[in-house]
Amino acid sequence: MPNNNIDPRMTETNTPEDAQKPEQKRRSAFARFFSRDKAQEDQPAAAPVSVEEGLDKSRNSLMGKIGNVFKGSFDITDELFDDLEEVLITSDIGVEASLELVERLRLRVQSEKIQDAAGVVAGLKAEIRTMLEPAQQPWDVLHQRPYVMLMVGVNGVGKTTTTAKIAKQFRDQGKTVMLAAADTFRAAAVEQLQEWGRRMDIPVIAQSHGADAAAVAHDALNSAIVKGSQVLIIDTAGRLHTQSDLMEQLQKINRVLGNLDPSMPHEVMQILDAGTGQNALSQLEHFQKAVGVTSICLTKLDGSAKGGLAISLTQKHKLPIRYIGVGEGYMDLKPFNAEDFADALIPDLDQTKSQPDPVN
Ligand SMILES: Nc1nc2c(ncn2[C@@H]2O[C@H](COP(=O)(O)OP(=O)(O)OP(=O)(O)O)[C@@H](O)[C@H]2O)c(=O)[nH]1
Ligand SMILES: [Mg+2]
Repeated sequence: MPNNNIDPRMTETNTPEDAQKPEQKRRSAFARFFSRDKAQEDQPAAAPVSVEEGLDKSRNSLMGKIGNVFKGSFDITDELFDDLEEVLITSDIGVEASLELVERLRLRVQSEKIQDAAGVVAGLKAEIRTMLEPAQQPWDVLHQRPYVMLMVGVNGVGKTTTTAKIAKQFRDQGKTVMLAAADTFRAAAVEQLQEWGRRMDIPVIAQSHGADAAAVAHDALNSAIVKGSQVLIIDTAGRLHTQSDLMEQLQKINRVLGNLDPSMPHEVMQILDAGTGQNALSQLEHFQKAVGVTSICLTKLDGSAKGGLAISLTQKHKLPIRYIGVGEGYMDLKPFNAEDFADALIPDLDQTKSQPDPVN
């Protein structure tokens, strides 16, 4: 297939600027995506990023600020809780969720008679985990055939690569997957998904750039039914809620699928870039109003110090977070687990040290 129309983000880069970058950075998006597969070409296979590694920036930032609060003499006072509240708010946990978290912590500290910094930090971790639990929900995609997922979100958040990552993971688990290229709006988006499909050996239903996105979704669903595919994932164009024509297009896709089977789409997954912080909450509200979002995928946690966003999202919306993205490889998309997330955000404090390191 000719490659001259492909999104430049997916192609090998070899600009003079790139030549300055470390080897890893110069690898193509495809190479980074497949980096966990056996060594390819001249590159060794890379290990997938762990949730803990992915949340390095968030953890370091949060623990540094907590360290500052605990600096000097340590007393459990109202002031300590006020300071902690401020730290949480500035760590993208949001005002309401921070208030709830600190209130929970205060009660725990009282009931468990906690007196040291390590105990307070452990209590905070336990309460974060409890607040995240509503986002960890069982998910059985095999109870419907095809199980239809509509991927939505604003521009550049990671819809297409997340579509490819989920497809690859499902396929590796033995599920039959089909993709639909319903981003007919952005030039080269169709070719981008087709290229992912070709490399992963997963069928992609597509029409030309500018075609009716709902017609693509309709065709894809028919095709998935005929072929007996277990999962159909529909990639859509990035859009802002203010682009009413594009929001109506999403509603039309929903309607067209629902006309064939009222239970479809089974999943409207909104992809949210963690780097956008609290702005992600308003993105979710707008899409929820327009197309009834049923789940979340939180991407690019590795690139930001905004892991706290998962807590405010869950406190406000109680939607399942199906996945978190901690890197570009397909294994860097992880199923969300409340305990792992809380563990990655707040380390166990060294009891002998009793206090985290402050930010200098
Ligand atoms: N580091 C990192 N990069 C990611 C993650 N998820 C996606 N990306 C990168 O984000 C960039 C944009 O991803 P796309 O999947 O093209 O985003 P999109 O939402 O489809 O973009 P549009 O179709 O233009 O709206 C790509 O370079 C991805 O590799 C993640 O979890 N971590
Ligand atoms: Mg895309």
